[in-house]
Amino acid sequence: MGGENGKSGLRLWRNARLATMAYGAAGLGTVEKGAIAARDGLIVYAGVEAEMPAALRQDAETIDCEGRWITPGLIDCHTHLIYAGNRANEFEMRLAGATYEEVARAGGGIVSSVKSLRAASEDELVAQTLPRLDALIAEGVTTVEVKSGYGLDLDNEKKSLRAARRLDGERQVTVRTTCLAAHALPPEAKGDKDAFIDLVAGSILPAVAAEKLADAVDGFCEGIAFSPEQIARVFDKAKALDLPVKLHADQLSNLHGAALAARYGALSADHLEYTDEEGAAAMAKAGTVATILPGAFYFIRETKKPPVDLFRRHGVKMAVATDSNPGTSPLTSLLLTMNMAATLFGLTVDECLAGVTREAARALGLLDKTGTLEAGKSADLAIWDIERPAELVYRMGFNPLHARIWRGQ
Ligand code: DI6
Ligand code: FE
Repeated sequence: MGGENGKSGLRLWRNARLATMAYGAAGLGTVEKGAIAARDGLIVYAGVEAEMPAALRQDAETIDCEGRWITPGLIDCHTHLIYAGNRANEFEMRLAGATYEEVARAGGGIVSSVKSLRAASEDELVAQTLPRLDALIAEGVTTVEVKSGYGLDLDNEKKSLRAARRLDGERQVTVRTTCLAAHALPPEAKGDKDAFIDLVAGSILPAVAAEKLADAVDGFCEGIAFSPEQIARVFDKAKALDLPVKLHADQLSNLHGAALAARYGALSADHLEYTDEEGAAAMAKAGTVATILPGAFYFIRETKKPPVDLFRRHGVKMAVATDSNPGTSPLTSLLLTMNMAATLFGLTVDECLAGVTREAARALGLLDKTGTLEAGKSADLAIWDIERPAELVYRMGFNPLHARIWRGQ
């Protein structure tokens, strides 16, 4: 499907079935006998082929999709893709009956990833991350969010974000970076969480903002991490630096993280297993997206499910993401993630597909640029060898991607 653009600079994908995912359209915004035209990396037409302006046919490089389905390129809006080594040893210990505390005492947990990340160079981080990124890309991912959070000091948070920023130079993909310095307490903080939050707000965030290393700021609001008051201090600084916020909220207990995120107008609140109705209502009012992360739920054998019905009832938009990380979600398949969201949490096929396209774009503040097949958006497409979109959610461990287009190429 390669080749140069036509003389007009136009590329045309015809004889396709489209799941446009356009907001307000019924279901998937399906168009039978559809076509997409793109110029300069942007969609100029997406709709019924027979209704396409004739001018768009002239000199276009035309690709016959032979009836295949086209969806927006997939978006993984929550990953911790940058890390060094892995924690398969902890997985084995847990399978042998060790508790999380025993694993932590043996030097495991987030702190072990902090140690390996600090020992790795920026080049090594990029090299170790690329196979994970390639796995996502192979399934049609065209945009990915990447968090720091295993550095936990100024130099290593910056190193992580610089490595994340380099990924889009290595691959044809859009990368959004998030500073998650408030992820865990590093060993040198010796238990003083408030002093560490001083460091995050007083020096790490301002430096990261000055060097434009992050597109957003995240935190982990949890008993084992930081309190709502501590997260609020991080968010106050983020707001002062003009950076949007998002939050790991209510994953293991209900600290009212969802409501806190909403109060700050967060792009998203993520995990949300323990979120209550007040939290859901606050998110709806603020337009904060609920990012559902079934990989972590599955991997740590959580039993409390996120309140999907509350989100529906209050009109909270739901995104679906891998949470790819070495400790609780060593997952690099957004297709499998959709299956988990459907099977474990009861999301519908339409909700799953919207969750990895339109709503994931919304969760990144990119809805005006990508996430649906509409004129004016980036020509980020995934072309699939399937008979119906439900197959993308139904299969486990099978990749029907036929072609992936990023910014028209
Ligand atoms: N929630 C999680 O599940 C991960 N981070 C977070 O905030 C855990 C990350 C790890 O164990 O490495
Ligand atoms: Fe996470």
